[in-house]
Amino acid sequence: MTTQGGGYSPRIKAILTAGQTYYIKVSGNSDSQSGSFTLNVVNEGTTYFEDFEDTVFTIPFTGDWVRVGAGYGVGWGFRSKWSLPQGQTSQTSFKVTVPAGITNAKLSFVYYLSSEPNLDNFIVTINGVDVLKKSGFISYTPFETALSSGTHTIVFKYQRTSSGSNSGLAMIDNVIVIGKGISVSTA
Ligand SMILES: [Ca+2]
Ligand SMILES: [Ca+2]
Repeated sequence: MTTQGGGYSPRIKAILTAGQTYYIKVSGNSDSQSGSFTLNVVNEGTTYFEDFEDTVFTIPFTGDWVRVGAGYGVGWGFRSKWSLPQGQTSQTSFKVTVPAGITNAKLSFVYYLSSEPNLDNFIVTINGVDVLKKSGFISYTPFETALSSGTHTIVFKYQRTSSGSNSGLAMIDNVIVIGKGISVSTA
């Protein structure tokens, strides 16, 4: 769920799942107990959403990343290999196919990073091109990128070059792929 604005006109955006029932409760603040709100429900296409809260993955990740429980933020998440030795890369990946003519497909996720600054990197590539490259300590941060039509191999990497502590990690959560007619598959 994301929120925008504030004051007298806050906006809230949430992704809904087909077949679920949602309740909206609106109440005024201070002495004002009346007002109005607008509800827009938009079908942006197929949504694949993985929050790692259970062992069933709607997105078929392959690689050496593992589910990890509380301690890093939003419940369970998905992290790079424990105690990764210097010079090694831990990665997980999947494929997304976006039909021709679809222009609003996108990938989003939140990430957490604790790495040796400027040495150990968290890198996300799409068909081999870096779309995100970070190092250092970053608490849960959202990231979003558009996906053009075609097949995309998405790779999340944690790459270690430092010789120091090997306790660093990259972690992702709330991975969402959305778009009309899209599909996900094993990379
Ligand atoms: Ca799941
Ligand atoms: Ca989670």
